[in-house]
Parts: sequence; structure tokens; C-alpha cells
Amino acid sequence: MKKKVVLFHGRASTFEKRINIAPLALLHISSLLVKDGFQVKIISDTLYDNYIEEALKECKDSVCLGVTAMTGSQIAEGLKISSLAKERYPQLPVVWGGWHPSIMPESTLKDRNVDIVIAGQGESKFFRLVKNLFGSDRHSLKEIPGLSFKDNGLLMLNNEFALEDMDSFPSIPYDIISDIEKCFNKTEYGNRTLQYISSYGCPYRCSFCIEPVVNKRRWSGLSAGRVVEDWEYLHKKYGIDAVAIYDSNFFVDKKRVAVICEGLLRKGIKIKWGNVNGRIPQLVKYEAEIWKLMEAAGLKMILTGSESGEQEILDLIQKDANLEDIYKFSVLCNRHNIKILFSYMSGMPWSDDAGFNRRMVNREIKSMLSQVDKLLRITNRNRFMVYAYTPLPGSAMYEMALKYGFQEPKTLRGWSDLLYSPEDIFKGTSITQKWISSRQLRIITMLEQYIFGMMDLDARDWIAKSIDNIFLRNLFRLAFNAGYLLARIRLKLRIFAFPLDYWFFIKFRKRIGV
Ligand code: B12
Ligand code: SF4
Repeated sequence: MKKKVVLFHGRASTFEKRINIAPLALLHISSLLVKDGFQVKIISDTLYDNYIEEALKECKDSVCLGVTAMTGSQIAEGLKISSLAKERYPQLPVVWGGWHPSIMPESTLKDRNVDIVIAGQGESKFFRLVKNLFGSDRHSLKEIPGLSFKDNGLLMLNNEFALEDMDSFPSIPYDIISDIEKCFNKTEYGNRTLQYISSYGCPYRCSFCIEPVVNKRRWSGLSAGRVVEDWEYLHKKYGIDAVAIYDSNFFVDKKRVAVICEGLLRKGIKIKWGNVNGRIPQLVKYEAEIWKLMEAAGLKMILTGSESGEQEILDLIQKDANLEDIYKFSVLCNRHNIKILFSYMSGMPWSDDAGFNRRMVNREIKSMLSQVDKLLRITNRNRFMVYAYTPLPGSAMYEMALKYGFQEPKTLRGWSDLLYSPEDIFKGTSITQKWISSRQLRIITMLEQYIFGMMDLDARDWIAKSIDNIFLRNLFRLAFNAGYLLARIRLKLRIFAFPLDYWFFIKFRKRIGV
């Protein structure tokens, strides 16, 4: 056996267009191993076309196979590689980690192709496990917090762990990826944007979210100095000009945010940062100086869960937010030239009375749209997104979904095709819940994929800029403006029937590859 580990990241979306993304979870769990001299081979859907075959080949002399899985399609991909690997190398330990195994360790471990499950933050747990399997540091697997395993057919479950200090881990070894170029993206805020994580956890308690379940409302972040050091290194080494921050909640520690900004400015690091997840009630309380500092230091885009246009609904989902703050937040961001991605959720399980529930979902859609109308009056440079509520195991709202008829998948595979937000309304969906009708799901999808997209004039200008041919650029603008007008009329009059314009939009989008 070589001092080598293979890690696998399958596709996390069933949408036709592939997402180019650095396999962050796997890079993070590699950091301690790389420092210890292990060769870590990361195989992901972004990095390889034939990623299953590639991973299988690499497993030949590996200590184990590590698989990451969110709920949804990544499970099916993970199961595929796990069963093929077990067939070819029956002695190879297969280890699963990530969001889904963290909330459902038992049903994950019950799958015959999974030997070990690691819940939550994986860096040191996985490192200890690999050392154990490699034989250089023998100890009982029971001693590793958050690690569940099979012992003579018995499931030994352990889901308890503490969040560890991120500064105690080495920096993320992006350089073990030979084709890292594939992970750089063009975004609205950068030409070479790389994804990055600076913290784990979130102290809030939204009832649909699995953060409070997995990380138990704890939060742990890299120190400001480490963040600045990392970005400086990535900027110098790869010429990146932007980072997409994927933390669950980047802005928890205001002092840390301020020191990061000061560090970037002092060192003259010209990096834009976007996609940064934050909570409105917290951000509206940030002082004016911090907003100025964030703008000066390159903050360009914040992603936030606005969730609903109605206070009663916000209260029911334990958002601990109020409607007024949403408008204040929009004004603040507009003043500082920061784009907002507002994320809404609709189709929640309110009751076991299907008729009542559908009326509630209509109310959700109506209140969301009237909020969007008001926000569009502040600026038309933001983006709205809306997803159909999908019951994710572990969360408080999941219990409501169960109560109101959600049939829980009984096997790991059953969780793989759970997602309810389809790519477009012309594609089928697996939804069978009585709390949302297929008409309502179609409206939500049409809003997300078409109408809200057309309202984002910032995106129009950004895409147009990237088209070199002046004729095609003008054609694109013309088509977008026509689409904008039609979508605006639909939104204003709340007309969602006869979606011919939407159909043309999908064809056009595919044609230009956006
Ligand atoms: C980027 C992202 C995506 C990307 C895809 C990511 C990818 N990997 O390709 C896209 C945009 C496609 C996406 C889609 C969705 N996402 Co998403 N997404 C994220 C986000 C913001 C970052 C993920 C990430 O890279 N994290 C960074 C790494 C370092 O952290 P990590 O994944 O937790 O990994 C650590 C541990 O889990 C563990 N670990 C992870 N893998 C492994 C493997 C092994 C072997 C071991 C030992 C340990 C281990 O160790 C790591 C280091 O400590 C997370 C939130 C978050 N902060 O994590 C949400 C999150 C994962 N998404 C979530 C949701 C709800 C969705 C959607 C359902 C949204 C929607 N309504 O459509 C879809 C589902 C897509 C699908 N399955 O088909 C939920 C979780 C859902 C779930 N139960 O899995 C999260 C947690 C957000 C939230 N708070 O609700 N998402
Ligand atoms: S939805 Fe966002 S704010 Fe709420 S608990 Fe989840 S990560 Fe935290």
C-alpha cells in the first residue's frame, strides 16, 4: 500500500450545464494528509470528463476511497463509484463524509458499499482515520469523534463532535490539483474567480436549514490574518482576481470582517469577493465605517436568504428577521455598489389539509412578488432566486413535512433524486407532495429560471461585455431587452400561462451557452 488516498466528488446538480467548482470539501480534508507526506488524488466531475473510470484506476494502490455527498444527485454518483470500487478492490475501505452522511450516518452506513462515515468538519477526523488505516497510528476507531463504522456487521454510531479551530489546519492545498485552471470562473466580479471557505457553521436557527442540526449553531472561522495571507498567496500564485466565498455565514464576527478588509487594503491586494453569504438583520447593524471598508476592500456581492415577503412566514420559519430590514439592506448595498442575491423559498408544508396548504403557498408566492416589486423600485441591479422547499432530513421543518405526508426515502439511494426544483418547466419533476401543486411548482420554476433572471440588468451588461463580436453583442442586448419587457409584463400582471417566451428564452440561453 502506498501513502496515497483517493477522494471522489460527483456531480452535485442534474442540470445540463456543468458547474466549474473547486472540490473544496476534499481539498480541506487533504490539508493535513498532504503536510504529512500523503499523495492525495482528488477526482471530481469538474476536473475529469471520465471521472468514474479515473477514480477507479487510482484506487488500485490507495489506503481508502473518500466520497463526499450532499443530499441529491451526489449520492447516486457516490454509490456508483463505491460499488464499482468494492467490486474491483473488495478490501478497499470506503469512507463517506459531507452534508448528507453528517445528518444521516445510520442509513448511509447501512449501505453495503460504505464502511465508514464521518460527520461534520472532516480535516482532523479523516487524517486520524487514514493514519489508522495506513497502520502508522493504530488506535480504536471509537476514539475518533464523529466517526461511525461497522464492526462485525454491527453499526457503531458516533455523531458527536466539536467544531475545531480552523487556524490549526494547514492552508488549503489547491496546488495538488494539476488542472486547477478548470476551477477558475468568470463571474460578475472577476475574470479568474476561485472558490474559498473561511468558516464553518452558523449561529442562527432557521427551521428549514441543516446548519443548526449538523454544527449545532456553532461557528468557527479562520483568523483575519490567515484569510488575507491565503488570498495574497492565491493572487500571486494563480493570478486570481476574485474569490467566491462559500461560508454558510461569513459575517458572524464583525471584528474579523473589519480586520480582513484592513489587511487587504494595507497590503494592496486587489481581490474582489462575491457570493458571500450573510444575514440581513446582522448586516444592517454594521456601522457605516465597516460598510465603507468592505466596499473599499472589494466586496461586490452578498447572497442572503430573504426567504419570504411576509412577516408571519419569516417568524414561522424562525428566520429571526424583519421585513423592514430587507429594504434597508437593499438601500445600503446599493449605496456601496454591492449586488445582492436574494434567495426565497416557497412550497412549505403548512398543514395536512391539501387545500389549505395550496392557499398558503399561493400566499407565499404573492407576498414574495410584492416584496420583489418594492425591491425593484430601489434598484434593478440585484438578483432574485426562488427554490421549492425540499425537505432535508434533520431540520425542524422536516418534522412538519413528515407529519404532513412526506414519505421518507428508506435507503441511501432513495435520497439521491429528492430535489424538487427542476431545471425548467418543460422537464419533469419528482414532486409528489400534497402541500404544493404542480402548477405552483411551475410558477416557482418559471420565476427562478426566467422572470427573475430577466430582471437582473447587471447580468445583462456583464454577459454583453463578454461578447467580442459587436454584431452578436448588440443582438444579445436586443434579445435580452425584448425578454426583459415580456418578463416585466408577466411580473407586473402576474401572468404565468402560455409560456412561449420562456420556451424561446431556454432555447436562446442554451444556444449562447449561459
Ligand atoms: C457550493 C454549494 C453548492 C453547489 C455545489 C457544490 C459542489 N460541491 O459541487 C451547488 C450550487 C450546485 C449547490 C446546490 C445545492 N445546494 Co448547496 N451548498 C453549497 C455550499 C455553499 C458550499 C459547499 C462547500 O463547498 N463547502 C465547503 C466545504 C469545505 O465544507 P463541507 O462541504 O461541509 O465539507 C466539510 C465536511 O462536510 C467534511 N466532508 C465533506 N466531504 C467529505 C468527504 C469525506 C470522505 C470526509 C471524511 C469528510 C467530508 O469535511 C469537510 C471539511 O471540514 C454549502 C454550504 C456550506 N457552507 O458548506 C451549501 C449546501 C451544501 N447546499 C445545500 C442545499 C440545500 C443545496 C440545494 C438543495 C439548493 C437548492 N434548493 O437547489 C442544491 C442541491 C444540489 C444537488 N444535490 O443536486 C445545503 C445542504 C443540503 C444537503 N442536505 O446536503 C447546504 C449546507 C446549504 C445550507 N446551509 O442549507 N450547492
Ligand atoms: S439559513 Fe443561513 S442563517 Fe439560517 S441557519 Fe442556515 S446558514 Fe444560518
